[in-house]
Amino acid sequence: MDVSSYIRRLFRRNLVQDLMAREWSGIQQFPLATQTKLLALLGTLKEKERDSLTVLVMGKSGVGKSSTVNSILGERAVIVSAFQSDVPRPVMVSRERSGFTLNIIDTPGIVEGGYVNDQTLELIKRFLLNKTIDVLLYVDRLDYYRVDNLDRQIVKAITESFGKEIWRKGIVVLTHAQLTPPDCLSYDDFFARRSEALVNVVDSVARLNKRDIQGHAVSVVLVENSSRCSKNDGEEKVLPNGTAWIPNLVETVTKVATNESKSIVVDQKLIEGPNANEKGKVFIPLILPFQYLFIKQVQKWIKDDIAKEPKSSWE
Ligand SMILES: Nc1nc2c(ncn2[C@@H]2O[C@H](COP(=O)(O)OP(=O)(O)OP(=O)(O)O)[C@@H](O)[C@H]2O)c(=O)[nH]1
Ligand SMILES: [Mg+2]
Repeated sequence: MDVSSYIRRLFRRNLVQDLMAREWSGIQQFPLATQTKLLALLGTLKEKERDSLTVLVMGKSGVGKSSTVNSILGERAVIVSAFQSDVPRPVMVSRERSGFTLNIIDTPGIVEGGYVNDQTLELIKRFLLNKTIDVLLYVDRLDYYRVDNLDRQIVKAITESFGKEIWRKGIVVLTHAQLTPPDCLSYDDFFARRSEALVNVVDSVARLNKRDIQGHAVSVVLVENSSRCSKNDGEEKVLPNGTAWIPNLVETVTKVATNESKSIVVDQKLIEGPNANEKGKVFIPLILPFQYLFIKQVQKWIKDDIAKEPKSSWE
């Protein structure tokens, strides 16, 4: 491989980040069982010739996006705050382990005062320019019971920004998953209903039809970031249904990253959307004959009027 194509490859796959990536030492903080599973997943990725992954994390404010990033990495890599973040801008954290680089992009919440904040969205889009997204984690909370118009607005904003294909690389992540469901519902029933409601929003707003989904409907994964999360005998953090959620989340990320859909390359064209100048061009072939016929008709009316006018005495 010559130098120029190597540099192009570096940029294309975000491998430039490899040069700056720190050792993923947080992995050693996990209990042995989790470490073993995570290293096996990294092995699977390497077998599939993937030596880096870029995961984009998006969602409403305060739902646990940054906490989830920290939980995956096993360290306090990004700021977590119960209150609004001071510096609302995207951050990319890169960690390297045995020749594999994990890039996670944490973003500020895109909802403010009940609306999608277009400025924040623009900031995120600009930050993502020339990056390739292998997986989108769309974060919300399990303990919010209803979906409303705001959920639709956010899904719409993400879809309009990155194209509906982003959802083929999407995982809905529900935080605050250590809960007792209301109305005597079982944990699994409550989870099923909450996820179905959100997946339906994605399907309808992003207009995913059966062909789009092709056997991989958007996955929903549960997360409990709290230090009070229950643990199993192997000291792994587990959900009320017994799932060790960190390896489960990373396994789903691995599956989605390596599914048959292409990763999303964020280029200028994608960010700007369909060029305003281009938008009307398809109608030009239709407009021109109309214009011609209209002018002809006006000319005919003028001629008729002139013909009808009484002739002046001097003509
Ligand atoms: N109990 C519980 N608390 C959580 C969980 N995830 C996050 N939190 C808490 O929720 C608050 C907000 O968490 P963040 O991770 O900063 O949320 P965020 O989505 O990054 O917030 P913004 O960046 O401001 O949009 C913090 O007080 C976290 O400790 C969770 O799974 N369970
Ligand atoms: Mg945050």
